[in-house]
Amino acid sequence: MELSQLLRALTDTDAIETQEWLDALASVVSQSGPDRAAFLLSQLQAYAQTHGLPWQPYRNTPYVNTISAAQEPAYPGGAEAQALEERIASITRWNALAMVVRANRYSGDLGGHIASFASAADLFEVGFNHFFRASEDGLSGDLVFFQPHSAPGIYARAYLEGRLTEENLTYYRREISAVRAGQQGLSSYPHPWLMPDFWQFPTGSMGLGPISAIYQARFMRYLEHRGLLQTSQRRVWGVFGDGEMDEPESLAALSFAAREGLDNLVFVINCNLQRLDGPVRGNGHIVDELETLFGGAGWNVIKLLWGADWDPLFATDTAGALATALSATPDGQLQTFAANDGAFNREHFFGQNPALQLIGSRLTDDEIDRLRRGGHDFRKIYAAYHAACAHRGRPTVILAQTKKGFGMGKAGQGRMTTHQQKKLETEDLLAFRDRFQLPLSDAQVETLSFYKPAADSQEIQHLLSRRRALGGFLPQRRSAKQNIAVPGLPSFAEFALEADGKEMSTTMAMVRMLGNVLKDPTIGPRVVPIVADEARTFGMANLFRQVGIYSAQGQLYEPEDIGSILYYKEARDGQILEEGITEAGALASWTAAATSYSTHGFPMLPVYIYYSMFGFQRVGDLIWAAADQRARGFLVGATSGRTTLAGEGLQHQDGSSHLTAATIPNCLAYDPATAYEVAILFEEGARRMLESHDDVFYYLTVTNENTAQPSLPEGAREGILRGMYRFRWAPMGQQAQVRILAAGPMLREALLAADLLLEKCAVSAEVWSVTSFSELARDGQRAERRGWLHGESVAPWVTQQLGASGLPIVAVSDYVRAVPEMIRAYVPGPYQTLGTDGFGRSDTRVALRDFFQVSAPWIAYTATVQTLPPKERTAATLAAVAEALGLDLAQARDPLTI
Ligand SMILES: Cc1ncc(C[n+]2csc(CCOP(=O)(O)OP(=O)(O)O)c2C)c(N)n1
Repeated sequence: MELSQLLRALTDTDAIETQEWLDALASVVSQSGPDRAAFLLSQLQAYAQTHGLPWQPYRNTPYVNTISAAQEPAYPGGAEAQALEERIASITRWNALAMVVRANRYSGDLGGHIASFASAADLFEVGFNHFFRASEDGLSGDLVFFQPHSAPGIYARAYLEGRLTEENLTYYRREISAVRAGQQGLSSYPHPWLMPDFWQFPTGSMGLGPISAIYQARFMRYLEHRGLLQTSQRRVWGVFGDGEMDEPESLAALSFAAREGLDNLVFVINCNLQRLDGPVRGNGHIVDELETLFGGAGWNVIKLLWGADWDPLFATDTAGALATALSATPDGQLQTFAANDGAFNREHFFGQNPALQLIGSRLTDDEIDRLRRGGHDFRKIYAAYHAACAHRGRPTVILAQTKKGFGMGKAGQGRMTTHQQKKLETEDLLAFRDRFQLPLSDAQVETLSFYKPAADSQEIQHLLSRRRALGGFLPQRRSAKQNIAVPGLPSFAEFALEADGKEMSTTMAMVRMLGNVLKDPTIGPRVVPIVADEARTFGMANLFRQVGIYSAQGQLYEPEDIGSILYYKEARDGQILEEGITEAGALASWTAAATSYSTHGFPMLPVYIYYSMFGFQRVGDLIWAAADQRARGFLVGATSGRTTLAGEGLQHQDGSSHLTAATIPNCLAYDPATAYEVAILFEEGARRMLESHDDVFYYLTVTNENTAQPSLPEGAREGILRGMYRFRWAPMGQQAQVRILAAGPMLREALLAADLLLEKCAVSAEVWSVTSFSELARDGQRAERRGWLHGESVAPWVTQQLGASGLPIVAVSDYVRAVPEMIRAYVPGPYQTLGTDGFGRSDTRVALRDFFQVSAPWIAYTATVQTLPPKERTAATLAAVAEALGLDLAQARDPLTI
């Protein structure tokens, strides 16, 4: 029973008076209309609140449809078109099922999902026929986020549309074998990396689709408000699972979407009440929970729970027995009802009380069996989508109740195990054919033949004409080759190229370059600076005023610091995306901008600057999805390095992001040491992404350590880009005895170490700046493979640079040792790595570097030891070396000790 009714039954001390109030309200509705009734109710609520009545409105409405039958618009094309579209959905269901079962017959390891699309098919079909707008160029249609494991259904529809062939379907989940057979296979889930002409958004990792969809919708507004692109006619649709709503990312940005007034956004949540293991909320109602969450966050909520065949039942049920019983039936029970036949439902649902028995008695068992849930009723789905599109000022969520495995009969519908069902017995397949009236012979069913009506059939003609009317096919991904000229280095980085010893941190250099690039008339407007409430930390406050902070509402208040030249300026055409404390949101925003070249045919250059620890570690999966999506942009991990960011301790000091970055094939990760290295990397990155249209993105770590910046040495450019170059030769007239490779902030320590080596240990050292261990390692692996596979002998860049001298080498990074270890195989000589493994500590930079044994004296110590023949490395000699360098070996801790 719904709570309010329950309370009424328990506490109604004057039923006659209650009825009078209800009658009065009913009369206002009929005489003056619903708006007047709503006004009176809000007046009552205000009165109650201002007079201290201990009452709060319930967030949940009864478990019935939000849109009444009387409010439904006519179905376009009438009953005939509706019937035709239902047939198309049936055919798509079959082909999707056949694709999965075939893959599984080919190999038991393969398969896919049947039950999810079976429940979502109608929701998609109505969208495809009437709402999902596309465009001829593929660049200005709606953006649709497809539930990942419904992919077979989307392929099946593309097959009917003539966009995919029977061979494609046959090679579903066999992408590698397909290529060998001269075919194109189909990826398990939506992956733009694998099917770059088809899928736009990778949604396979639950929760990332919803948050990405929200930020895509906001980014469309941003483009419009900045006067860059007309997007107001376009929508973002997201079809997601009810189980998926468990993910924190799914819900994380709901209030943001409402706050931004994103009425260009529609979520369709397929509430089939089941997830993988079992019910989503067996003992409650997921619909109620989501209604509260979305409604509370400010969304327009449409409940689409029951099909048209329930309308007459509700209409005759004046006492509300049906709505009461449905509200009181937990989802786990609704699932059991879905899994059982009409007779069972008559006994266990309608049999609950005499009022329900009476309603049930007007239906045959077969009719009870066929009572539809809202998400399987085309007309009601149409009404919900239509209302969502008409709604202004807020995003809409449609909570569509369906049956998981709809139509799979005993083999799957509503079954606990249905999510992973991918084998079906012949008997079940035949039942499926009969259920959906597919014109297939028994033999065709047994062999899982795909079914496609003739090109001139009504079905194909209809679906093609509908897609034509809506602008073309969908999903489809395009990639416009619009060139955005990147300005020459000196125009934005003169100060870095000719630094001449000026003190500055690489973060400052990066921000200054960004400020300059923003002024460039061509590239400037395309740059999207993104921060997650850390702009001041990185010295970016001057950009607030320079380009403004984007706000759809402009600035409705006078900022406290209005008198300052750097005041906090919010503007409708502001350029900075200040996302607040949400790295997930900022990353989703970055991805929207980084894929604008494809989703909108309008290249942008996002630069998201954040605490490096809160990137790959915190939102690594979003970055992986962005990589899949072929994102182009800069991620800038600021205040990076486990010992360089001082005082912040274990959760802030990053020693690992470069390790993760190295695992993403299209992410080029650099740990630059100097301002000019940052400049060269930025320019090269911008060129590759904006001029060469390479599907890569850059990860640059920058630090907050102020150091004297050298000017760009001649001939260093190639080494900077490839990963290493010689920064300092051995002292005049001396042969190097050891080489030190240092990355990022460790370059300065290495240079100091080289001085110490000479002074205290009489060892001459050469120092190399390593801008990217991961790029060096990739280069090494490529060279190795060319050797194995083609007998080519190509020396990796590391080997080429270090030559065959066999000198000992010490490599040092402010990241874990696994980072410099990446290149061990290509280093020609004894190789000792130093890094910052273990948990961080809060202390000064000097103390931290000593603790992790990466300070100049420790580098010098390690280098000296490397120069000693192994048999001379006795405890006494080591102690003597340490003493010469002012180190106490007895005090040295192993940071890995736990
Ligand atoms: C982050 C993540 N965790 C787990 C999974 C595995 N997984 C795929 S589908 C699924 C259940 C989805 O349930 P629901 O969202 O209700 O969709 P339905 O299939 O019922 O429509 C799970 C757990 C995943 N894909 N991503």
